[in-house]
Amino acid sequence: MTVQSMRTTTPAALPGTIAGFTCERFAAVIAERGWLVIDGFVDADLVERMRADLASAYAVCRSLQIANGIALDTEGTLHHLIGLGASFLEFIDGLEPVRPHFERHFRGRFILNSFGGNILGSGGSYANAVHRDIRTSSGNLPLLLNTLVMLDDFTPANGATLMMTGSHRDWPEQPDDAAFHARAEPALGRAGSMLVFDSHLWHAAGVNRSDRPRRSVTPMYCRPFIKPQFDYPRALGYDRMSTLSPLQQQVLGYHARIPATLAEWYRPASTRLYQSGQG
Ligand SMILES: O=C(O)CCC(=O)C(=O)O
Repeated sequence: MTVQSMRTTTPAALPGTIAGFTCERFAAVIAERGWLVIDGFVDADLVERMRADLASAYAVCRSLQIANGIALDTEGTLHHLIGLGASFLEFIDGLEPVRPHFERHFRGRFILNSFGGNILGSGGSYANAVHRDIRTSSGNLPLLLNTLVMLDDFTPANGATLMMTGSHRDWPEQPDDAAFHARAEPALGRAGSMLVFDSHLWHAAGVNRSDRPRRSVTPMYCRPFIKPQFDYPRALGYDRMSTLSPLQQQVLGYHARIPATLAEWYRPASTRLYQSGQG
């Protein structure tokens, strides 16, 4: 595995190192540039299964978008893929190599905030607008972290995500298009690469000028005390917890649930719905 735009001589075999990134290096690059690409994070077999699950999940999302009258701007977009394909749960279980990096970023544990997808065609979608995914700036306290897993090669021709490097540090207000494009760099990578970026960073999907869709999934992570966009434990079912790995339980938020009855609230520490250690 190699890393776009920053190389290090640290051997990948060191514990806590992913694709040549030590936790320290990862933190320094996110702090300075705001984004990085981890090449080859997902292997080809899982990428293939995620592509297949994305296609069937899109049929589910699209029929609801149309039925609920929001078809216009949402073409090619998918939301909350957990539960819509086994490969997405398997992806969550594969986060172990970046867990130390993300925990260092958050200064503690993290959970899934949302898990969307994008099948970017030439018609584009709302993701082409310059935006960032955190509405309230949290300053130096990291609350949200964006990722994007490339399910096709990301190239300048097929609309690689445009990243306004460093804008998480020095651009609190939305830039106009000229300012954005003056500094934007495409996040290029092979299928299976994972783009990671500070959620304060301004970005946009590029324009897909190729004749094929450019597919991705976009998991975002947050501190466990932040309200996620979707209640994944409730959606999957509380009784599914025992079938999930410890990492899946943590990331899906099974240890950061909200009691809804006093019987759920009054419990010994070991079975509390919001566990200690979640921040
Ligand atoms: O699809 C893309 O290139 C952009 C995705 C995006 O805007 C996001 O993950 O917030």
